[in-house]
Amino acid sequence: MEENTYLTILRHALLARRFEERVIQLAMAGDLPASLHPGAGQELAQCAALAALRPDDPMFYGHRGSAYWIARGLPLDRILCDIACKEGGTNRGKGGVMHVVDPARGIMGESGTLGGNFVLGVGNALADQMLGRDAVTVIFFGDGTSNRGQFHEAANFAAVRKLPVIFFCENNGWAVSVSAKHSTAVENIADRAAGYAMPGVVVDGNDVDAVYDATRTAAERARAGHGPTLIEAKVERLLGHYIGDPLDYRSADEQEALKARDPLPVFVRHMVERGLVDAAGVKALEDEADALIEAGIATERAQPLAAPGAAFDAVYAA
Ligand SMILES: Cc1ncc(C[n+]2csc(CCOP(=O)(O)OP(=O)(O)O)c2C)c(N)n1
Repeated sequence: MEENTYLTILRHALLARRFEERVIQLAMAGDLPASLHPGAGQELAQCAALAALRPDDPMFYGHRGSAYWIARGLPLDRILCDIACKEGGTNRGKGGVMHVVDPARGIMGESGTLGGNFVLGVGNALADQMLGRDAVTVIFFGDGTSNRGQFHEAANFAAVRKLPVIFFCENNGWAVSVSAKHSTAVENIADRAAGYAMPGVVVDGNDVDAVYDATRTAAERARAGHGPTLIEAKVERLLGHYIGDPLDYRSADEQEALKARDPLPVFVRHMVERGLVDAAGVKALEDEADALIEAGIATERAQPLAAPGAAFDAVYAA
């Protein structure tokens, strides 16, 4: 990976982390709807995967966090307006964070009904294949969502048609308050790839190089017409499922241990040790992030709420 790519990943992951900390603060104070699922702990995997793709490759994002949109350059005020259901949102305040959409940036949306992403993403890849476009569709999802029937239908269809798809699972071991031990028969979600004759790759989601390389390989394979790959990144969900989650299903000791395993400071340390950034450079990135966040909040505050009368405008096309 080029040196610049490490810096890009760090910039995006740091911005996402600080942005979400501020969103949580605002939400807890009652100044913003608490509708975001915090992505803390998973940003590096998300940003490293996206860094290995083209900036406009179609992405069906997962519901956990803001790093997907940030890595694609979506301005923060637009994300905030989507959270706050305001006119300035990408869906004009009509869909909240599950329907952030900006096709020019390859942000194709999510499905509030988890599992919908699989069929939407595979349909998108089918269209690309039929139209002769060399795009690769990436579908992000959690371990819990991989138990939905759509995953299996979509995986089989993508493999049969050799569609240009990357199924990217972020396995954090939880679905809301249910541990994967109680919901999922396989140890590795990637093992399921064997059922659909596609490669299944397990990577440490905190290892930026491993995530980048696996995604790069999968994208090359897909673009060459050889079909889909299932990548599973093992990650940690550092916070609750939602903002305000009492987390009464995880012990205080477990929570503390998780904080100590936060991959972001570890990545920063590795970058400093390798001479890719110094303390002043990290501080500059943090300051830049904070300035962007405050400017985004100011812009969002000035926006009106979505007008109820516009509910049926532009439902099928922007
Ligand atoms: C079909 C459907 N069932 C249930 C929900 C409610 N729900 C939202 S997130 C979530 C947990 C998903 O777990 P996982 O896929 O592992 O992702 P994670 O939240 O851990 O990132 C559930 C059950 C939903 N949105 N859609």
